[in-house]
Amino acid sequence: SKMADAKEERTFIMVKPDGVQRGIVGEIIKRFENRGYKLVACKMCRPSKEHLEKHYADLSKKPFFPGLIQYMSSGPVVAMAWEGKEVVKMGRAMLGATNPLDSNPGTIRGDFCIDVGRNICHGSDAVESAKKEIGLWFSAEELQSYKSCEFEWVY
Ligand code: 3AN
Repeated sequence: SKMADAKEERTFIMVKPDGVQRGIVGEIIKRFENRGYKLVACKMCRPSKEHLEKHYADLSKKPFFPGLIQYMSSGPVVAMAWEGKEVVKMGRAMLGATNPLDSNPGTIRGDFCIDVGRNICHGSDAVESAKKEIGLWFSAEELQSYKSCEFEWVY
């Protein structure tokens, strides 16, 4: 059904090295849980430059690309998949704008950071990229499927 499809939408959210170093992991998870989204995969890892070059392949021509790969491989990240209705679009809204200075207070970036090169979190920008990113970061066995509530309107 349409409702079931919408509930199964997934996005890839990652706490970047600066978010981990600053201890904002729990805060980010809390916001997604509070909103009603369901955590279906979660792991801490130290991504290789090769892996990050795949993740950011679309940005490979940008002048900031080498610095971005350096920063993203400078420490562990927390990779997650979240599930629920319009979670891709809503995840982006909860993260805020790419440049934290354009992010409204109340968003994660708008509340916790200032620099575009240290913007603490990543979120997929479209349903298609979310599928690609979840496939890049997680194996099928790492993705959980579970019922958290018997009510259809709660995930
Ligand atoms: P978003 O992460 O909001 O989807 P993208 O995909 O355009 O934004 O950029 C990916 C990452 O590249 C950003 N999160 C940020 O860390 C970095 N980045 C983007 N634009 C710049 C920039 N002008 N200078 C430095 N780093 C940037």
